[in-house]
Amino acid sequence: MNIQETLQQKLGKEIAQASNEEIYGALLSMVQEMAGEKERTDSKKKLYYISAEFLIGKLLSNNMINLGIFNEVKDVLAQNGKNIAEIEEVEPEPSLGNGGLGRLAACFLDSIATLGLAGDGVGLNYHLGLFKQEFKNNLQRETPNPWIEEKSWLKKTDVVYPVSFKGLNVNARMYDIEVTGYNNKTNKLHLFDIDSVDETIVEDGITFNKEDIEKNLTLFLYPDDSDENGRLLRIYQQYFMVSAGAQLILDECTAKGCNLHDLSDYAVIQINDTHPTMVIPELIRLLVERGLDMDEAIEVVSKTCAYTNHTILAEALEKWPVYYLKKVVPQLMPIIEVLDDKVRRKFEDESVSIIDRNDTVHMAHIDIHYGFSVNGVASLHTEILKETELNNFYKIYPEKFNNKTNGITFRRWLLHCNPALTELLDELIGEGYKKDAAELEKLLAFKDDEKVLDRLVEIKHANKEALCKYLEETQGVKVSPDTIFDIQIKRLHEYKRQQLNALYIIDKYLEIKAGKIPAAPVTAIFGAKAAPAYVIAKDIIHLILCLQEIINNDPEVSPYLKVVMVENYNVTKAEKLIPACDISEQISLASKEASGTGNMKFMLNGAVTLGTEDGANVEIHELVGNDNIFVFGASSDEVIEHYAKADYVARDFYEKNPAIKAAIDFITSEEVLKVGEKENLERLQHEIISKDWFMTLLDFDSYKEKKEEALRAYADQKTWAKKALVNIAKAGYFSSDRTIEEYNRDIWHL
Ligand code: NTF
Repeated sequence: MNIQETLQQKLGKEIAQASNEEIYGALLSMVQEMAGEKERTDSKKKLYYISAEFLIGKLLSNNMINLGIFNEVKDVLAQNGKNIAEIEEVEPEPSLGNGGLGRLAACFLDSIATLGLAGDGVGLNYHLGLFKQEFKNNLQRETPNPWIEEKSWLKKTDVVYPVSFKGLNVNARMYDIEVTGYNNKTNKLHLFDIDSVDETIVEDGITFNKEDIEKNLTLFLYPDDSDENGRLLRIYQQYFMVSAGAQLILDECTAKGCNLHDLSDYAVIQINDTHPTMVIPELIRLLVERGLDMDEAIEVVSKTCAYTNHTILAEALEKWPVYYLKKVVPQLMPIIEVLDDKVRRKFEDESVSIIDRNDTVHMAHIDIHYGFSVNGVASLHTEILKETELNNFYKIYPEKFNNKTNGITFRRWLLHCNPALTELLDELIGEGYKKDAAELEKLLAFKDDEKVLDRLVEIKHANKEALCKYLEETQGVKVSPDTIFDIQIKRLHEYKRQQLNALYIIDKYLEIKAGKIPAAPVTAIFGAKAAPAYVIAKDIIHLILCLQEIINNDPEVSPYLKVVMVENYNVTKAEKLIPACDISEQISLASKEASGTGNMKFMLNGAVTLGTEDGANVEIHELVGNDNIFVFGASSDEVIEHYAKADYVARDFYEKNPAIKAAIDFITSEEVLKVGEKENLERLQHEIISKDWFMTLLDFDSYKEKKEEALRAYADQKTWAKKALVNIAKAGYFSSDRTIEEYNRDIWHL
């Protein structure tokens, strides 16, 4: 049966007569069946990628691309008067992640399947996701983000594992999502859930009874941890995930003939940051239960587990008080004590112990001592881990440390989100780059081809037009595709320095008001969610929304400058924003952004980076060369030195630099107070002047200078298009297929 017939049979009517919702449902079930019939990857040894987040994005089109039927379906629909883009809109986006960490996990699953490797994901099925962001009175408001519908990609299985907490026994049920590889076999994403979860306990916004574990366990990703019950709930979630995951792993391995002594011949577990760290003591516990002695169990598990570090920010490195663990998972404490004891016997250095003097368990320390590999996610990040943050561990285990620079799947971040560019590439360099991303370099042959450069400009302009239409339809904001699109989209965090961008915008606004008209009009676009309990992050969103209201409504300024804060930024919105970007803002304080992956997506879609020498920006810089990137700011060495000497004083910059002073003073000016909240604005202003932990003011001048340089360079469209072309051509290195090949070569050995 061909696609047209299959669809009509599922619909029970002509395609032309069906609604978009009906067609979406029919396609979903057709694709599910096709994916289910595909061969599963199979090998003696399998990878388990355990992660609190899998930010998978919508799946319909992605699966159709990977199954090789996207174009045919699109054409069949078009012949019947239907538009694939409208059908895509019907699908809700799964809300199973927060930012780059979760999106990386999703890109990895795609590449693992595409390379034909046996590797499944293990995580949790959060019913209400992270949260949905709404703007009201220029403030962020959080509401639940339900995404599971009657018909969905989740398949309920009969696999159920018992999980025990102190005084509470529950069952973990496994749900599966098919992971299709591009023209290859399939893997699975296993998401565990509790049958008794109850969405109706959520009241006002996203508050709920944090103690009712049976009802709240899988409601939200990263429930508010500003109080003790919230922190305990996170431990409940983490243990639920790893205990069920560990039981699944042992079951699958024994079914393949593993005798548990040889577990590491059958399984390798990649621990995605510290949220799944308890899998180590839990596996040890289960192995002892199944007859291994403790020492051997520890050895077996250490040969099976590998750890990826995604941050050097101290507050993001998880630590749990012993007393919390005793309250939730007392069965793990004797094991963690043995692990700590072994470390103390071997190493005098107290900084590497697992349980510290304050009776706090350092999760990353468990991973490093009892895993066989520790990797950072970009070369600068790995160097900082080795030389600074984890230096004490590096001295003990130099052989464990390795770098795996992050990557992105080109199926979603080029083929799907930018079909026009994909078509141009197919025409110019053939389709080989879709399987071997390094072939993108062939594009360099067209660097001086005026026609090709013109086509790049046309494609970018069309993508910008499409974005303008979308922004107007969804948020009622009017912007012009003939302005420069300057985009910063990522989690809201002080180290990412959205506030630096905001201060620049204020500075520009003040200049225009004073009669200094910019050469080229700019649209500054933001997208970011702030963690519900992160006060200053929410204040920064508030400031940006106030600026949007003031600037866009000022007839003197808005012809030259507009501000757009995209509501509820997510994967789907990123897919529309990235292909339309001219300038990619990657302005974290050097040393603080482990890698960044948005930077790679922008580059691949022909945006030029304005960034610090941080994370993977460093590698982007090396690849494209000085002419094709705008780099500014203090280096990571300088920054690390400032922290070591504690000699950075924000107030000095405020007092000595009139432009900085004017921009900061503006935050609490009458104009802003008219549209904003005094308390929030004053708090933010005070934070920047008296603390500025991420040294915004240190880089203000060099940021402004570089940005102006970039904006001037844009005026010469040919030269700019050449920069875009070089960025696209050099992006091949950032394919997650390359990253996964390296993980497999150095760590997994599948
Ligand atoms: C994030 N880490 C880093 O902040 C990003 O730079 C990086 O690109 C991604 O991981 C993926 O590696 C985290 O979200 C966390 F949780 F570690 F803080």
